[in-house]
Amino acid sequence: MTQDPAQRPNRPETLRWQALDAAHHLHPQSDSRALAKKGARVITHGKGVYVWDSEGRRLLDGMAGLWCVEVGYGRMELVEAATRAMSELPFYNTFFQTTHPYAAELSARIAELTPPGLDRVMFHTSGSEATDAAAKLARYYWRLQGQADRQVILSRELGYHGSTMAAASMTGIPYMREQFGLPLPGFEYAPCPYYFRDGKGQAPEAFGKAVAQRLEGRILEIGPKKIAAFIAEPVQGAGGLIVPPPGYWPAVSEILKRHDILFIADEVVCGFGRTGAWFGSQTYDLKPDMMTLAKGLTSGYVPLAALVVGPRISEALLATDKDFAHGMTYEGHPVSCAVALASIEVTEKEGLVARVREEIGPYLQKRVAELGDHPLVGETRGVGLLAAVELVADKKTGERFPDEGKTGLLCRDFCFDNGLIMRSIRDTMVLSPPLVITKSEIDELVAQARVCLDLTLEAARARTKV
Ligand code: PXG
Repeated sequence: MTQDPAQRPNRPETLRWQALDAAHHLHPQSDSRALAKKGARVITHGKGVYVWDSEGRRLLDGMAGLWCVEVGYGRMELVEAATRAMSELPFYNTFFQTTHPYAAELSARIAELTPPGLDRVMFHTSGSEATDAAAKLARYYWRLQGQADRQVILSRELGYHGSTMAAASMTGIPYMREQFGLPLPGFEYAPCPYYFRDGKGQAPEAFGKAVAQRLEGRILEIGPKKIAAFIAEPVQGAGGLIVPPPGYWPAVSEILKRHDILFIADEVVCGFGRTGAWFGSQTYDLKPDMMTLAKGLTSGYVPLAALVVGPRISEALLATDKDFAHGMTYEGHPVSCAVALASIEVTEKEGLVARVREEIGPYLQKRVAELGDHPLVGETRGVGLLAAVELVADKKTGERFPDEGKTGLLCRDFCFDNGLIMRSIRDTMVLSPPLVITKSEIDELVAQARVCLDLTLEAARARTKV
């Protein structure tokens, strides 16, 4: 793995892996039949902000794996932590009044990093399990308060909270629910503050407040005393990188408080430095009752998620002598906890969070904003090391292409072909690179992105005959 991968194109192995994959692997969120015909891209290894495919091609990973490889690929500190834990205690459970040093140390470490009061941690293996557990805990909390009618989990259009039955029910993307007869009963939605799509002609702050008022409208329609919790990402990620306009979060916070609705901040993407603070809740001055963490918690090296709860919830749990009837085998897995501790240590030692806030985040935003002059670009936006570029058919009016999503896919494929990984969400191109990215790597990323925008424009013109 340490030799120069460019020297190792491996056509026969690529074909073999593609054939095995085509025959046996069902991919997430993919048309596996179409993918099998085409042959999956085989990623074999990574270093820093780059990954390599089995043909020896280097790709600048502008998505940090899937919004998660914060400390970059190939960090031996994390590998060594995993190796140590794996040899000392490859597994032990945390049920039946048992713990182990890794879970104990990590829960204390998380409690130190999260905002005051968010001091107790429940572990899971994926973000979906953490949001699912948050919904269960919200319902249980209200039962303990004698308000069992508070069952509804309110989330937002284009919010992404995962893929389990409950997490998909919270997810405000209809495509994620339609195949399964979801949402489950008791899941409701409110509008999201998508300024580029809905805010034309309004000042951003007025728009932010207006969307918050529409949230209150939904609360009143459903009945505040029926709502257990509101779940939201500080910045919406997989729904299209929707950055909240000023005025939105202060107004929402006030509304939730007035109606006594629990607030779950889904920090699966925003957590661990991405927005320039340890958590998006700190960037936007939110006061959540619960926080869900995953992805950046271990920099994606091993699966781990956490649900962190504030005093309101933990006091209620501690005041009852009943068990919380919830738990999964791999909660607080020792190897995952050891890797999380190592990832947090690297993040601290290298000052990565302050670096995002003060140096590399503003640099990415400045460089991405320069793409705003491209004829295909309707808007650029972002915060910290999250950035988005909206592709439009008409730059002046912001009108989209009629076959939404096609131009984004074209652009994504040009990016792959030109050595850059950028995620397309409909026709929004999204970036979420590792926190360790350097200025010169950002320069390279933006230069490649511009080339790919040119290629996309040409192809889009040919396709739509503009
Ligand atoms: N909450 C948020 C905010 C997420 O982004 C989850 C929960 C669920 O986490 P798990 O670990 O169960 O996947 C996520 C996950 C994409 C993409 O296409 C995004 C996610 C997952 C898969 C694909 O951008 N986010």
